[in-house]
This record gives sequence, structure tokens and C-alpha cells, in this order.
Amino acid sequence: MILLVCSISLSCYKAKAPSPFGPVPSENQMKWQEMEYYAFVHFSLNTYTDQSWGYGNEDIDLFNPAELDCRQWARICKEAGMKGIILTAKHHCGFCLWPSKYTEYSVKNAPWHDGKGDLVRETAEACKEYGLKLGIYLSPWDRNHPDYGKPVYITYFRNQLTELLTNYGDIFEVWFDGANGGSGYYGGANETRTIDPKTYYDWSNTYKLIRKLQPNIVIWNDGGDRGDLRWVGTEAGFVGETNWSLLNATAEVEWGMLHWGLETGDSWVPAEVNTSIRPEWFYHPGEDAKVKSVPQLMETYYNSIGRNGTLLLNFPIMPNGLIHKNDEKAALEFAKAVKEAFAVNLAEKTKAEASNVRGNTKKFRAARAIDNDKDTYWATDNTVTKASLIIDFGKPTTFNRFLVQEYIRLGQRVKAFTVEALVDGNWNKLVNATTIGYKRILRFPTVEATQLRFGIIESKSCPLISNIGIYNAPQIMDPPSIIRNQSGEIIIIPVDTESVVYYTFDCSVPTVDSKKYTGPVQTEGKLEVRAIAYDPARGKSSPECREKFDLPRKDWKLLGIKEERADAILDGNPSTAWHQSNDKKMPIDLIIDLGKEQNLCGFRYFPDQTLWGPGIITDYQFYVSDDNIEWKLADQGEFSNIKNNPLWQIKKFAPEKARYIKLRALGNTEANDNTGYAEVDIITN
Ligand code: FUL
Repeated sequence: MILLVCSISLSCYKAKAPSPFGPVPSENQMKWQEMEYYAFVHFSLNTYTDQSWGYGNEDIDLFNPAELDCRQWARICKEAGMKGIILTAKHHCGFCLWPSKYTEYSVKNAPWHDGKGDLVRETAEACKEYGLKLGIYLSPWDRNHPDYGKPVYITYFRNQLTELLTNYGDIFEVWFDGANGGSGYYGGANETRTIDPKTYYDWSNTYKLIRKLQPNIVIWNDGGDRGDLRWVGTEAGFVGETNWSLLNATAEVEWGMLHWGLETGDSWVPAEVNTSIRPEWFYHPGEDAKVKSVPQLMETYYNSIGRNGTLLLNFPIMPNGLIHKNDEKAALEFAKAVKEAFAVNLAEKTKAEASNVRGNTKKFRAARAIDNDKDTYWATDNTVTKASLIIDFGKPTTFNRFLVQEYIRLGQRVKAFTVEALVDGNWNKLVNATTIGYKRILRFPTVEATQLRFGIIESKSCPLISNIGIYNAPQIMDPPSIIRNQSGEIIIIPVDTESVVYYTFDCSVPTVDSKKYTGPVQTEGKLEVRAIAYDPARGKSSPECREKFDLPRKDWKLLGIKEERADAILDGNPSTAWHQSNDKKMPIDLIIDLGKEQNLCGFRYFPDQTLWGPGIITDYQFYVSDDNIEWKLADQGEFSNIKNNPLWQIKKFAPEKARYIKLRALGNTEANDNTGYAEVDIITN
């Protein structure tokens, strides 16, 4: 009898569900994580002024989107597989897309719908119709408001939040961008106002208000108190391969913590990867040909959703109020590619065996990881933190993707794992990886095997695996990259070294009948190069890469610089850079002798792409000269949003004839004197 009681109680004990380990997600965070993919929509006065950041004095009369149709946005998002839309209700310029009671700088004074329009309402209604959730971007920095920087502005900000979180139904996420460049219109003051982002906004009381008005919301905040979600430290569309959904509730968050999370963090703060479908956030007609390709978007997919993050993909709205057809096409083709990649789960209907099963019970057996039910999971005994699970396909099976999910409601646990394939009776390692979290997707070269072994090497506590997927995704080809070096040679580099490259110089579309690239090609004058990569085995081409080049820089000389490495500025290679010596203080000049007089009408600057101390110029003056003695100011201004989006900066000015140019750096993104350049180029008439 005693024995019987003991054995019953022992098996009950063993079969008990594991206790949570470390921080766990709230119900709101869980629901948000399961959305996986949703849209950003950037639309404001910037749309009409071709700017990234409005100054705050832009004319309201500009806002008159003739064909505005939020249902078009919602339809595209829905068809693209997205689950919600976050709208820029107010960007840094302060212009409000809803008729706020608290300012005149809103749609109520715009010609659109004779001032009776409400874009937040139209977006909310369209979302409802298409079964999407609505999120709100409300910029804390307001370059229009006269009181910005004073305590009374916080009341204004909270009044606006109250309007937005009360009048438009359920809001799933609120987004507080930390950007603040200081200068602004501020009701006519036209000055620079600095605030301390740690204290000025009094976030903790604002958070209380938000949670009272919208109990199911998640808060994104990169600049202030810890919200529910974290930024990943870049707008380029990726989070770290190792990605803990944890941070500490207090103390500084360094870049590495944004990127990888914090293994020992005391709070659940998962990663959201925000990036735009084009280089910039707002619509710029010059970017119509720069919409990201399917391979680029797939890369983003694997580096966000595939790395335990969500993906917030931005659509810039055109001045007419619609999403551009190129962006629509890219988003829908991307959705199709994702669907194709994950169409058939080869783990379904297979046999799964585990090295250890919690309490030896059916409830936690290996099959729970392949039963298509997110609420069941394979678990090991409490003391077992190393374990493996073998999937037996029963026949040779071809695959190249492995998807795995932890049951995160009880915490994120796995620190390291491997995937192996049984080929001809031998276990071949396919990949070594670190964290899993909500979802991890691994890519490896296509393999044919009869079994797959998922080995957990290290886990903080007994691992809980809710889902495993195995797929054979079709290959996707990336466009090649094209550079022109200082001597004028065109160099075309395919992503896959086995592919063949075809190109044109005459603006025609490159095909397999175009010229085959066999090595650097010497060129003269202005030039447009278009190129594709081609896989002869499968008869598939990549999307094209298209680059325009101004005059070759053969005869250019950097004046007053002895270091040979400075040639990186002119070598055409965007991944090499040079920095001014660190004893120089702003303003710091870069002077170039163009070799002879040129008809200038602009310049281009490409910042250093390295992550640490890139010395990115934010404020500049551009001078021209005939003799390197007398200089004339041709242009000055800011490179808006260059910190988060360090792309080519193109500045045009009234035509000037000159032989010498001087790019003067007045400030950088690091608030010090570090000044770097990957490339500097001119634009000629
Ligand atoms: C940035 C902003 O400054 C950009 O304009 C954009 O809104 C992006 C989503 O966040 O930091």
C-alpha cells in the first residue's frame, strides 16, 4: 500500500508541469509576439516636402491627399500577411493626423476634406474592416509646439495621448520615438531646445495613464523608462542571432543589450525589428526604384522573425495618400516567398523520439513538439538540461530550414543547440546555434537525410519545446552589387560566387543575352550600370541591381591628407572608410581637388557603416572654389535621421563651376569630433 501511494505520488510529481523560470511574458506581450508581422505607415507633412524630419513650420495647406484610401493600405497589409498597422499620428514636426482639440497644427486646418478629415479614424475603420489591429506612433519630440522643453508640454502630450487612446477603439501598441535633434520652430522661437530624456517626460506617470486607458496595450519606448518592448539598436532590419527577450528593469541599456537582449535580465522585454520597405521612412519619389527586393526582405524575415523578434515593416505613403505600386508588389511577393518557403512542414507525420521525457508521461513526450498545437510542448525532467530529439522521416528527405519554438509562457531557457542530419548512417552537423525564444529559424545548405537530430546542449533549466518545423525552401537569388573604383573601372560582385553575371551600360534591362561579366570594365563619363546574377543550374535570375555613377574620380586629390588609407573615400567601395585624425576639432574640413573645373549642382555623402564610432556627420556646409583660396558657400544643412538610417545623403544646390570642393562637418551623431567618410562624390550638370 505504502509502495503504491509512493509510486502514484512520484509519478504525479514527475508529470507536474514545470515552474516558470526567470521572467515570463505578460499576456499582452504574448499576444503581441504571436502577431509576428505588422506594418508601420509613415505619412505627414514630410510626405509633401521630401524631408525625413519636418522642422515644425511646414505649411498645413500642403496636406491634401487627393486619393487617400486607408482601405488600400489595410488591404495590402492583410494580403501581405500582416496583423496590424501602426500609424504616425504625429511625427517630430508636430503635425497631427487627427483633429486634436489641443493644437491648431492638425488636419482640421488642412484643405483635405475641408478640415473635416480624421486620418486616425479612417485608419481605425479600415483596420477594423480588414481584421487588423491598430497601433499609434506619437512623437514625444514636437518641433512645432511653443512649449516643447517646458513642463507644461507634458500635459499637452498626455492630452493628445488621451484623445488617441480613448476615441479610436482598441490600440495594440503605442510607439514613442526617442529621436530629438534639438532645433525646431517651436511656435516661432526657431531655436535649439535640449531636454533630459530621462526626466523630462515623466514616463512612469504617462505609462499609468496609458495602461488605464488601454489595458491590453504594449508600450514601445527607446528613449525613456523601460517599456514592454525593446528597439534592436538599428533600423536596418535585424536583431542579434543570440536574442534574449530580457533586459534589466532599471539601469542603462547599452547597444549590445538592445541587439542581443540580456541573458541575466530581470524583466521580459522582447525585441521588435523596425525597418522600412524603402531606404527612408517617408515617401521620396527618388526612392521608387529603391524598394527592397524579395531577397532583401527574406533576409530581414530570417533576421527578425527567425531570430525571436517581431517584424514591423514600414510603408511610406505617397502625396496622393496611397501606397506606391512598387511597395505593394514587393510586400505581396515577399509574402508569397515566405508562404512557399514554409509551405510543407516535413516534420509533420514523422516519428519523434526524445532522450528524456518529463516523468515519462505522454503529456510531455517528443511528439508534443510536432503536433501543431502551440499550447503543448516536449519537456524534460527538472534536472535534465542537455537532451536531444530525433525526427525519423522514414525515407530520404530533402530540407534546408529548421524552425523551433520554446514554450515561452514559462520563460526563455535554451542557451545552445545543434541540428544534425543522418546521412549514409553518419550524423553530420548542419548548424550550431544559441538562443531560441518564441521562434528561431535556421538556414543551411540543402541536405538529404533520413533523420534529423535536434540537440539541446545548454539550457538555463529543463527545456520546453512547443514546436518544430522542417522545410525545403526554394533558393532565392540576391542582386549583385556594382561599384566603380577611382580609376573608373566597374566591378560587379554576385552574392553567390557560383552565379554568372550579365550587365548593360545602355540603360536596357539586363538579361542572359546581355554582356557576360568576366572582370573589371574600364569606363569613362557618366554611366548607368544594370546587372543580374544568374543560376544556370536552375535557369533563375536575381532581381537587377541598378547604379548610376557621375564622373569618374580618376584625377581627384584629397588635399592636406598624407595617409594613403584616405583613398577609401574615393575607392567606390561603400564598406571601406577613413576618419579624420582624432586631434581635430569641429568644424572639420575635407578638401578635394577635382583635377579640373566641373559644373557642379550637388554632392553625395555616404557615412562609415561600422557600428562603433562611425563618426557620422549630421550638420554640414559645402563650399566650392576656383583656386583653393577663396571659398563660396554652396549649401548647408542637416543630414536628417542619418544616425538610424546611415545611407547615401544626396544634396542638390544651384549650379556652380568650380575645381575645388570642401565638405565641412559641423556636428556628428556621437556629439564629439569623430568624422568619418565611406564615400564622397559630386553631382554634375
Ligand atoms: C526614427 C525617426 O526619427 C524616423 O523618422 C522614423 O519615424 C523611425 C521609425 O524612427 O527614429
